[in-house]
Amino acid sequence: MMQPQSASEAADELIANCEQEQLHLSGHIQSFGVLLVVGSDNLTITHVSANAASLFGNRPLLGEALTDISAFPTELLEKLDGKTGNRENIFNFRLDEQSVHLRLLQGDGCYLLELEPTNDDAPVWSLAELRTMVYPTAGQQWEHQDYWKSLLTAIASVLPFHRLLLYRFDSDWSGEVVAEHSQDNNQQYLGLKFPASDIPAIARKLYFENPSRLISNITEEPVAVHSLSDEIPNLTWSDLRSVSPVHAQYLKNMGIQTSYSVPIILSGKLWGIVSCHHREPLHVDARSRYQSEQLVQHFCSVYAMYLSRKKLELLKAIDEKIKSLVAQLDILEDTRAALEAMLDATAQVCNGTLAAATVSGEWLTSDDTADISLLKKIDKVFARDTSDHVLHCQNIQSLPELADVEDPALRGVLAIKLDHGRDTARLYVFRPPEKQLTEWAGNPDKTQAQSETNDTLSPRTSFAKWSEIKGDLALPWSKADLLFAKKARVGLLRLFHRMRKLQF
Ligand code: BLA
Repeated sequence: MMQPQSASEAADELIANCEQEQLHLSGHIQSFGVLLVVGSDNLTITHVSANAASLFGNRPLLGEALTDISAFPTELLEKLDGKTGNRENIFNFRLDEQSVHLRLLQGDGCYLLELEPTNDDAPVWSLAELRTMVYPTAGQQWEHQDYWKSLLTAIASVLPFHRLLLYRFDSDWSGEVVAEHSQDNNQQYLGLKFPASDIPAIARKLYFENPSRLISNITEEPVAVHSLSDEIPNLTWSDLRSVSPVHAQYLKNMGIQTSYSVPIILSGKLWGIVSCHHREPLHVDARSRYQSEQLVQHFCSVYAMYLSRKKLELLKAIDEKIKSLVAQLDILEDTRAALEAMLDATAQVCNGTLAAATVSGEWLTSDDTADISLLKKIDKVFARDTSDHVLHCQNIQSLPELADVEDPALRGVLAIKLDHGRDTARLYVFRPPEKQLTEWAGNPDKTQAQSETNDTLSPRTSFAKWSEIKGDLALPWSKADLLFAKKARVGLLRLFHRMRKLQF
């Protein structure tokens, strides 16, 4: 799709470098648990975290067989079905005299075993009860905000974080805080935007491997993982994986020591995250994490249902509009009159200020004073783009061949392309530029500015509201605009089919 480039090339390069960090090969874990890695074929322990003595005393472990550890239920490993990434939790597992939360993970040719001490003070809550908090009771009408807020309220009732945020990704992976719950009722981030580089693709990808990410205490030293053969273990599926130093700095700059995030995955896509902050170190017990993951997953299915209902309503409304429009056009005698009526309707529904159409070289516009030679120049560029039947862009000047189009009436473009046998027609709706305010959590350019000194991307140091006003873009074309354009295209094609030939 035709989109303006958002960041400078130099910054893109630095972000690309940042994407190279091998998070899964850090060779270290966080100190809130113990890690053992065993080969899947012979169950020999190949890796052990340096803090293992806290649970296993001074036995060597490395090179031993897991079966030698008495009381270890190796048959549980079969539950993983040999499928990479599968996991099993065994809460309050008795390891000799101690009670631990045990997590079994199927790695690549190995098993990862993560053991965390249990916390007797961890809250015990009923998941069934919490689940009822994330959907409306009979007779209530909830909108997006109601769903978002209630999810945060439900999590806040069981996890004592000082701040909980619902962060929604945009199509370019920047994001916005769409709901906020804070213990002191001080909403610091609500409505603010964050650049895509704050959660790079490498970190986003891991949300599909791990159901949540706990960064328990950024001031604690990471614990090394010792290996039998110098091979660095693949910690992709590990919940204990150590923290990226650049992200630890980010959290420090934000004034928080503990961060906990749970992905919101809808229809297989990362829609957003629940992000929880605490100023002081706050350990979240493995069982509480599991339950909050379950709650968020439940929310995902409830919210996905709401979204599909909303989409159906929108489709129905658009269908009705198109149906009545096509019925009106049907009674018109000639293609020109039908097209003229369609132009007006599309411009009106999509909030365009100027509409134009070209049919086999001839032009029709909603404004007689429109510069046809300029429209032809624009048409040449869109006619060549075969990526879709409906194309859109917020700033025509971001397209290299149209960078010199100064006419403000033609800043945003929605193009509907009709191909009908050998005849072609294209319909355009234009919007002028409009002042648009984006409120960022800190100046996003500062993230890059610091990089000029040492060529690495560093997190910005201030997250205070920073307003950016852009005056050169048209308002973005909404999903409803694009759906209408797609449906209008189908309606027009049918009409043309009935009239047999595209001609005036
Ligand atoms: C990871 N960045 C993350 C994570 C979040 C954010 C939620 C996942 C880990 C976690 O839960 O803490 C960002 N947190 C946010 C945002 C909000 C929030 C946007 O609460 C908004 C409300 N970060 C940078 C730069 C780089 C970077 C410049 O600012 C790259 C050079 C990297 N972010 C980065 C990395 C990770 C990360 C590498 C993975 C950290 C890890 O898992 O160890």
